[in-house]
Amino acid sequence: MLEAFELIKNRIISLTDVEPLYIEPKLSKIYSELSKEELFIINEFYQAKGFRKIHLEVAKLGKSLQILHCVFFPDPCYELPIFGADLVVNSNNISAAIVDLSPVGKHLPDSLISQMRSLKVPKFNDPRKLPEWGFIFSPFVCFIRPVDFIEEKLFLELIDQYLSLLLSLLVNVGEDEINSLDTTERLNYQKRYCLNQKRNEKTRGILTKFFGSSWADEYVNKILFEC
Ligand code: BLA
Repeated sequence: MLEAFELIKNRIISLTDVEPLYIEPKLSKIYSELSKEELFIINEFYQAKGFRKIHLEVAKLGKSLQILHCVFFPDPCYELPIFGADLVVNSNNISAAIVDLSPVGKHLPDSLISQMRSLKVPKFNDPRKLPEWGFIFSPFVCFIRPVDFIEEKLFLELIDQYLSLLLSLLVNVGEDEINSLDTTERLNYQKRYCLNQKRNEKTRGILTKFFGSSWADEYVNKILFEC
């Protein structure tokens, strides 16, 4: 978990013109005490060239659950996919590991598809089935339960490969006008991504269990998948 955090953080701080985005202190570090269980969420937000919002979050919810959540929301003026990763650790085992570069159009751009095809994606032993709202992800989404330490390492390397590819796109990407059709379409796909992510009942369920349903709703809408 810490390793994944460091890896992503290093990629973030390597970005051009990166700066932290302001976030209310009450939402950046969240602690709560519920029947003396350990409970905290730490949020970091950044902006950089090509990205309107980068969100990196680590959470410990109770004795056994740890979560790493990260989304790079592109600036819609640029033709860049949405990077998303989620690691859910339950009693020291990763139960869900997902990473993707998700399209902000009907498909990923052809050039990106060929680059993704040439990545070295390991064959994981326990692939998981995407939920119904998972159509927002690309054909290259990797959703697995790592079966051992080796697969955990391989998954972290995959996260890094996806990030490395994403950042390499920045070198040649052009910038469209804010009111161009392409920009508007990409923003609409980001909205669609967020709307469908909000259908993840597992995220909402866990947050509700620890913080109550109105807090969970506000958190999902304003922090996780605001658009
Ligand atoms: C699944 N997400 C889950 C699960 C939990 C959370 C408890 C179930 C784990 C399992 O089935 O083994 C909880 N995830 C959280 C919480 C936060 C979080 C509380 O990020 C934040 C506070 N989810 C994302 C992103 C992606 C994502 C960015 O936030 C993908 C890029 C995917 N999480 C995702 C998917 C599932 C999941 C696809 C499986 C859902 C299912 O099987 O129904």
